[in-house]
Amino acid sequence: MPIYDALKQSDPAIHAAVAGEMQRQREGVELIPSENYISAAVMETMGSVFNNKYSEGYPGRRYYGGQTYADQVESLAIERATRLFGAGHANVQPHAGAPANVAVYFALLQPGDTVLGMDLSHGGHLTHGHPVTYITRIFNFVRYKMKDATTGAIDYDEMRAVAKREKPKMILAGFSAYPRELDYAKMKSIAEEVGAYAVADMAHIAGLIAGKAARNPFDDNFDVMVTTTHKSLRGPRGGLILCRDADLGKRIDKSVFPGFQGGPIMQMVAAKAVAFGEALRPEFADYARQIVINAKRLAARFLDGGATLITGGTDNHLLLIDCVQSWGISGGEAEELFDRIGITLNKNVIADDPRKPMDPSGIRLGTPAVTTRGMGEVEMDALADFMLAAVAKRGDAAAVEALHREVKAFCMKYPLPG
Ligand code: DSN
Repeated sequence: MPIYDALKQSDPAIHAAVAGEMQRQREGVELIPSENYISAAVMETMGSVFNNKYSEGYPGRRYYGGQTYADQVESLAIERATRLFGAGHANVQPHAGAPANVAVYFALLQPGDTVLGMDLSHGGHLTHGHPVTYITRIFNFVRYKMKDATTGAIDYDEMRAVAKREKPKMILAGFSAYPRELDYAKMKSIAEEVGAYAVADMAHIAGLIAGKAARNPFDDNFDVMVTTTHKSLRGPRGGLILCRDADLGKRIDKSVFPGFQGGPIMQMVAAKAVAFGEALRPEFADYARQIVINAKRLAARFLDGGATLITGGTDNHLLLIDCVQSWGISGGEAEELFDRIGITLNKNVIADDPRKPMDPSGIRLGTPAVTTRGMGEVEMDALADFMLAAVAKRGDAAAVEALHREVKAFCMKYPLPG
């Protein structure tokens, strides 16, 4: 593990927090499905001298001098990203997923245009048009939902009817809490019927797509894919926009810079290049496949233990448990209980949740981070058993503390990468 000597000398308070976080990550289980552990190479690149460089513009077309090496890393990041996802064009500069989505909206839409996206409580994302986001002041968002939360089935006939009525200019596939595959071919055909762009926000499953453990929306002729780079893709924190068509690519580039962002965060662009290089290696496909195997195994163990899973299981890296139905406790209470035994996950709304987002009915958990740590099916059984035991013994503080010690001992067998 890194030592951070300079930081220790210069700022003991921040050094202590970094050391504490390192210990928390090492001694606990990370089941938040959007989190992961990066490699030492990605970590080193994030802390590199590229932090010191301004590089507004794109390779070969910059507004500042001294770009020899910045151009090299950005060009490599673009080339690797396009190869990884079968894209014609990549923009590797978005600072994060939310600004990447906003840059795509501005590249493809006019103010007042309509976007058809998944409802937040059915698995969609805040940036897909939740009323609390400012982007809803500019574009009009309408929603689709699951027709049946016990299976996760989406009613594509209903989606078509809504699309014909609302005439969206963009149909958004993608989610942050939906455990099933979407039917991209059907969504693309609906988009074509109404003259809309088909855009996939694949932030959660980018690593699965890269490793061919999930369908690639470009195979069904989607126009644009947007993603973060730090979830299942296991790169630095940041965003990425891909498209198939060069003209769209020009519009997206202009929208990212100068339309929406200033200088790229070049150390992160360089680290994205490193992560894309890692994802292009054959072992990354094994990793992606194992993420899904692990999630299915975790789901099966919870189902055996009597838990109610939204959609009844998973096709990807995540599961949603209805804690009220399963155990008679809220998602917030479950998150806190599992925190006490060293297992980190997040409370989450379930479809049309009657409870509030700060203490909803469900929890969301996923397997990208534990799979990076080398855990497989046997370990998934153990994790589910720790959690089910915590639920059963939740009134007994000493038993919960004993479980925490067991979880800690279990974790020490799986070192963090780097
Ligand atoms: N915060 C991310 C997640 O956990 O899914 C999405 O933005």
